[in-house]
Amino acid sequence: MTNNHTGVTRSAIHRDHALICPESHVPILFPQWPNCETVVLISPEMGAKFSQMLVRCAKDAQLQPLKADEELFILVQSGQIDLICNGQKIQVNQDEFVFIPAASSWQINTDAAELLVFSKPFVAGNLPSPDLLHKALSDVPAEPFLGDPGALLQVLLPDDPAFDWGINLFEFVPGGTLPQVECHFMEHGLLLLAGQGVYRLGEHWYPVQAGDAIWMGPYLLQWYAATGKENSRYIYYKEMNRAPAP
Ligand code: UGY
Ligand code: MN
Repeated sequence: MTNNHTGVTRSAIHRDHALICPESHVPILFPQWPNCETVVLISPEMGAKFSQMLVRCAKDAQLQPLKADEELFILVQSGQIDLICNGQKIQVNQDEFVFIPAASSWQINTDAAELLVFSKPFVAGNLPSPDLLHKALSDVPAEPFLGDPGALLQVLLPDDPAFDWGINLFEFVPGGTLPQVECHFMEHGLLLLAGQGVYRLGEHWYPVQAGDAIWMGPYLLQWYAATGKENSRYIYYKEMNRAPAP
């Protein structure tokens, strides 16, 4: 937490969207996650149907399921973790990610790591839950988004209808933009990993930079333009492969 005695922040919380900047982070300790400081960036309390967290793990840190029926996506931003999931042991290094299916029995041990975690209840849609997945970001090809080489998209989870969510990584050159002002029923949770830009959220235009998190609720008008001198990158969650709520 950074000291700031001005009462000023770029963070903004609205009914249908939120911008959460590092100066507003307040860590919490969960009993199930000893030696971990967690910042819950996005959660159902905000109006979202998923959670997005930053977890800073110190020596002898351990993580276990917080809720019974949740699937998780974990990106190791620094350090490394040892995951045991349904009896399978995996070491996950920096810039690698895992998908942990709902209803798994799992535990993570580490002595130093920073994690980005997305979690939510699995929506089956009559399909079985996908299997555990472990990959490096560099394993996933980057493709021009709608043919634009200034906006490269990595689709991190397989193109498989069993997945009820997608986690993607965008990289924009300075001046690159989303090709349209989007409006869709699917929510997003986003973390800016590098660079800076301007995010349109509804009728607000926010200057954003690496470290900022954004929640976009259903039907929020959204658009992004990368500014500055370096490429900007963001990772984001979206609902996939399921019809709107009945
Ligand atoms: O997948 C998406 O909906 C993505 N293009 N939205 C976004 O980056 N705000
Ligand atoms: Mn979108």
